[in-house]
Amino acid sequence: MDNCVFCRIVAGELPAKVVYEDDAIMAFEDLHPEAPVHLLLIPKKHIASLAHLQADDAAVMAQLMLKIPELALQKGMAQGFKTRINTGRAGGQEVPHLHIHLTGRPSLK
Ligand code: DGP
Repeated sequence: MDNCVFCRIVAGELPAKVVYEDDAIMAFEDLHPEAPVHLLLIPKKHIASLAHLQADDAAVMAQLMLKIPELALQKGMAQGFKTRINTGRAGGQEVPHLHIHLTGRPSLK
């Protein structure tokens, strides 16, 4: 998707503060953070939204889910964190490439 901002980040055409990347998924800092920690986790493959998931996307969705607590721990959020997936215009989704918001604050411990 040439005009998809997150596909352009995946392609290295736009800068991002990447905190994790492998063959299938990527995590980077949100440009407009709503919390001290605000990461976006995305599949590298263009999937427009949660409403566009296909059965063969199950593996990449599992990879994303498993990465969340790992990154939360890495960012010091052992005490807890929030996740959110906005879906569709009425669901508050602005970027039409499936992404999971991971937000919270590092604990003092
Ligand atoms: P949503 O409303 O769920 O579609 O959230 C989209 C998020 O993406 C929003 O918090 C801001 C962030 N965002 C938009 N454009 C960029 C960008 O170019 N780079 C980064 N890192 N984040 C972006």
